[in-house]
Amino acid sequence: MAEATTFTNATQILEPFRGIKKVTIEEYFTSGHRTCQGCESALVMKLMVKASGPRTIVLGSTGCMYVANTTYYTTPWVVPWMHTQLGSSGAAALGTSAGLKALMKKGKIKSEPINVIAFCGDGGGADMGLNGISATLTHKEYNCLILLYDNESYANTDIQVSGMSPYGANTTFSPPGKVKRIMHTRWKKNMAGMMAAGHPECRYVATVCASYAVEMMNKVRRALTIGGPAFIHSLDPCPKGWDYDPMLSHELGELAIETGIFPLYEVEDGELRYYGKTKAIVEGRPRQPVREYLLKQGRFAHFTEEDLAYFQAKVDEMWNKWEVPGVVPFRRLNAAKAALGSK
Ligand SMILES: Cc1ncc(C[n+]2csc(CCOP(=O)(O)OP(=O)(O)O)c2C)c(N)n1
Ligand code: SF4
Ligand SMILES: [Mg+2]
Repeated sequence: MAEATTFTNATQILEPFRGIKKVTIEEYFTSGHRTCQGCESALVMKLMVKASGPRTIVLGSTGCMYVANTTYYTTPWVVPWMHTQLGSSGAAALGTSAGLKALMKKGKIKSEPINVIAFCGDGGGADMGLNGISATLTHKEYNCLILLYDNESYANTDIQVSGMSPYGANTTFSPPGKVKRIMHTRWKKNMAGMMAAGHPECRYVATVCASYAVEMMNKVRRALTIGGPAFIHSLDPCPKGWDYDPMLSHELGELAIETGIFPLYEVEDGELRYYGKTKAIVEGRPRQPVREYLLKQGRFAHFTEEDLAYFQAKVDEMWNKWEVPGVVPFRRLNAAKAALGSK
């Protein structure tokens, strides 16, 4: 029997890429996938594993990034990859990390830092697998990253509404009708804010968008370096589900940030840092109106002026009324109101 080695549970030190020219040329997610033209989630997979490098195991829950990436006998993954059940990205991340640790401790495999990344869609992560992700983020002794790629619907099964679909979107579960125009009336979950606020021992939570590729890769590298479980939420334009020309994916990602709909930030050891255009907005740069972003997408084609105004008002609220703009929604009551128990 192999002699036990000292397993340090070490993470790799992945320094940030200082600019696009410093990004490594090797690819670990290559050709051989069958995602739609313009699919940002495929780009997210490619950048995610480019950032993590070859010593990485990727686990993926059911959804487009499973099905379209592992069509019978083909796969774009160059690193070891495993499918996991739709709601179980949290368990897959934790279990793999724990398994590696045990094997290293018993001397069955070489003791070395191996990155563990589990990805999930918004349906699999923010709805069905929320409990498992939450549990994983409490286990600080295991190094792993959960990356939620959010295309704002259950896309793989034909664009059903999820807890992350935006207000009013036309999905197969919420088609606008003649009698009722807005069928999906809920505001989207605040996933990264929820993970950051609710998991005091999770050291790293961030939001990303592949329109800002270097920043996105550097957040993945930070998440894998810091130690313990980490969580990243990526907003991914989806030409099929959002119903737009595939050439607009990059632009829609940018507009999501410039309108303030999707803020870019990270929370590291309890400290919040805004990024890029989000930072500029926090510092006073005017936000773009939501109109152009919404009307470029067929899923909002039924929106009237009233719907656009409602959407804008909700985004304004995020920036003007939230306790921490774009991140933490609670509002403190002023002392007089609180004393009266008034709302
Ligand atoms: C437990 C379970 N329920 C339902 C399904 C069917 N199903 C497969 S993929 C999918 C959509 C997943 O949506 P999401 O996680 O957002 O990923 P996307 O398809 O959007 O990439 C569903 C409902 C399943 N595979 N397992
Ligand atoms: S439906 Fe959307 S997420 Fe799925 S492969 Fe197509 S573009 Fe990508
Ligand atoms: Mg989805």
